[in-house]
Amino acid sequence: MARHLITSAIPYINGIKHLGNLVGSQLPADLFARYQRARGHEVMFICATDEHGTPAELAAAKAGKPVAEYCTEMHEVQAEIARGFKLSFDHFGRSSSAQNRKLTQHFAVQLAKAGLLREVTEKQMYSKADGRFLPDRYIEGTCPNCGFESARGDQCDNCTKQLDPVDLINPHSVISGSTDLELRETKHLFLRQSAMKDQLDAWIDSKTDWPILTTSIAKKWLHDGDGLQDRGITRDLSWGVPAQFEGAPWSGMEGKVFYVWFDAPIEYLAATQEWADKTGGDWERWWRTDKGADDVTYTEFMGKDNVPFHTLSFPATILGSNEPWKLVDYIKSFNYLNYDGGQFSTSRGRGVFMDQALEILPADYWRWWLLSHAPESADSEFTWENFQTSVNKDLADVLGNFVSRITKFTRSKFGEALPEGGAWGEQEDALIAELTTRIRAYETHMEAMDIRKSAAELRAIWVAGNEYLQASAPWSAFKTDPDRAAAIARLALNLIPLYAVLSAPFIPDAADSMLGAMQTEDRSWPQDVKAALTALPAGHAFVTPEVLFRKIADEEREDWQKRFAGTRD
Ligand code: B3M
Ligand code: ZN
Repeated sequence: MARHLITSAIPYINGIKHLGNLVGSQLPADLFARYQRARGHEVMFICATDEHGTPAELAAAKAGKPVAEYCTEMHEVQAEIARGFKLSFDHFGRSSSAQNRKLTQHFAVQLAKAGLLREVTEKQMYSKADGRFLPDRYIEGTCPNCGFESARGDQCDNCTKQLDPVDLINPHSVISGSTDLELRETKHLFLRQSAMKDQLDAWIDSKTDWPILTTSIAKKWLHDGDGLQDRGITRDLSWGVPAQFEGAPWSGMEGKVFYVWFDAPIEYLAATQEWADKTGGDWERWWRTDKGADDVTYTEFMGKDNVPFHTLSFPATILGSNEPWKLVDYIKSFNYLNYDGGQFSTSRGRGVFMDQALEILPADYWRWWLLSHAPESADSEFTWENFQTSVNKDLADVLGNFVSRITKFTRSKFGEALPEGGAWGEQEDALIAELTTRIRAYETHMEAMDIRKSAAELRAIWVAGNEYLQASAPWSAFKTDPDRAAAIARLALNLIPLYAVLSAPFIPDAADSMLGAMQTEDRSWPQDVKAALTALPAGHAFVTPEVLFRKIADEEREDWQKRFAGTRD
């Protein structure tokens, strides 16, 4: 039994995420976690809300609520939606936890001890109208790299370049819109990433199996321009992990907090500790290589804009601490999912948001479409036509229809139990051979986190069942040789739990319905297809299920298309 530590990038607390966010981290991480559990491995699947920094403060101000209260409320909202999408986190933590405060301060002290922090008195943008500094998202302007007009102070959403507020062209305050800004002196802690450049470079070079998307972004930040830069890890903000605390080997940092991107990845560890504190589990067994984590495989999932922080800044924190913390083994990153000819837009309410998606269709419909169209090798696009086609064909016509046909046929001819008699022939041997080949391919793709390939293989496995039914035609056989029809029905009914087990990582609710209909709780993985197809014996009772997946009608599709074109406030 292997041990898999799996983390999804932790979503910002400021509002409900759209489907593009979901498919870029939480959903593929869930697929992988469910798959590894299904294969009998031990899994720790961690996510959390990212509650610090300017996104949280700005959203709370807009909602007219104290930021701590806003975060508590929004955490519950996001947790509820995650449950709705069947995201199987072992723990959904909060980066504002006491555990994270302590660990973040601990890492900062360790980095200081290693000589990897330096104090910098620098000039930061100060807004006279607002009477405060404007770090990160409190300031917007034109990106000096690509010319995008709404680049934020910390990063350009268009070209993903990490920025400093002072880099922006024509900057303005996000609070008041004021352009009356001046540079004022303020002291901050900087992480000396440049001192770790060679170490990080060698580490990235050793990751020859990582997706190109991941390593190319890391390499770019290591080598472009002047190479990897030191980064400020504190901010002039009040909401966050305090940068001045008991035992801190520096002074004069009162009223400042750590930068949100410093404490957010540390929350992966802290959330595991939150889990341990709640359940009595052992979190260090997952994170300390001196306490059992040396045999853990750690995989991170994230969108491409998060890659620089996970390939460089966070590893610099882990390595620089000089303590035996577990370092990531594999980073699966994603391109963007676009929406119907443009971008998803949280501010303009363009596209489908996670809560709205669940209002119109159950989770499995979305999970299937999103995962089978995951933006792996390039950006991909959600269109309603494509969604409708995919749901109607793959889920309703192929999988749903298979289940419905064979259960209804058996019920009408033999009653609601697996019929007795008859023998297997060449058609069954051919089916078993095909399924065996395909299931081994599916396993290979799932292990490699090739999500689209996995989905395509799974669909082919469903198609094979339909083709078998079509070719063996039990409804005709029944007229001349009822025993033969019984043998076909028995095999086909056994395909339902086999499909349930294989499909569960993608469509967990449908898998439960299928197992429920077949009245079995056996979720063992089909190592041996032949054995799996005789698991339920003659006489085993089943219940003919309700429609597994319904079709999407043209009128509905048109309605939704209009409804999500860009109105949400
Ligand atoms: N919250 C950005 C995002 O949601 C950020 C990820 C943090 S991962 C440690 O895309
Ligand atoms: Zn840019």
